Amino acid sequence: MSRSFIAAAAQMGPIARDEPRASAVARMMAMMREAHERGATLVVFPEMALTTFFPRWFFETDAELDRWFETEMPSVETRSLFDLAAELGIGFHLGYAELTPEGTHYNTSILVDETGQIIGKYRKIHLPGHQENETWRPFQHLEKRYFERGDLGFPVFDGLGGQIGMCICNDRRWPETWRMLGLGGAELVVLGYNTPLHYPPAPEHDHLQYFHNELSIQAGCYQNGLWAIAVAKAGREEGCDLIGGSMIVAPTGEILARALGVGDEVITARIDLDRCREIRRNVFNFSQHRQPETYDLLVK
Ligand code: CDT
Repeated sequence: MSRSFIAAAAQMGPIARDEPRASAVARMMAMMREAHERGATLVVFPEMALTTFFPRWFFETDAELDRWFETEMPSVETRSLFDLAAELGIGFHLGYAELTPEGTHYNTSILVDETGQIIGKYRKIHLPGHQENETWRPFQHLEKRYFERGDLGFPVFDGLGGQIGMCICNDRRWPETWRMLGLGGAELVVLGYNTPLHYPPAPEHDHLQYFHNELSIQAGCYQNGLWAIAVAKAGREEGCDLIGGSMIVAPTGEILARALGVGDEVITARIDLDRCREIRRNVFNFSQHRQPETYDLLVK
């Protein structure tokens, strides 16, 4: 594949609690077709794109919890998305809740190439929220209770024309995520997010949610000389407002495309992976300018 290609972010509007996976997959297939018609060879879907954002509820039993998880991928419900990707010759990124054969729960994303083969997997490392049911909150954020920390590190995959890394939602706020991916050689980072507009522990920051999203992603791109495609699940989902603002960001930190609304929406931009060099050979030439022997606190 070419190193210069059109990529798409397929933002999703809310997924209802009782909405079947087949419905979410049908919405994604419609957006995959639109992305393809607009010339895209890669389409990025959000974090946990198959179901509603279930960590907003406290579940007492394993059975109540496990119904939100996928035990295989592709699954019966997602097979048609993989088949369509292969038919159209378009790669994609998909986030979902993973339950392994050993019984471990992860917040996971995969990268699928233009033939419909899974070429990469990432499991979320920075799990936000809390462990216990905190009834004072208007909604829960129980990722720390429901998921194990990812065990795959921050891998970078060779495929779809370049070196591609993934991170998931809260990971994007951490400079360590971007630097690990940048040091690993990533030229493009793809990520999904479910970010409530209201942050119960510090509501004075609610009006900054879009700003902090852009600040984190634009800084990550610029400081590591890489591209990012960041994609929301957005809108009012079961009474909880999630931010939109999906975007495609260049290694200069510039936003090239940005979603306007909070519903299903496809945005596209041309990505030239060779443009990473503008930054990586100059101001952020790691081998020339980094001073790792002075960064010891970072790994203590
Ligand atoms: N999904 C996810 O990681 N969301 C968090 C919400 C804020 S922390 C409760 C985020 O960082 O956007």
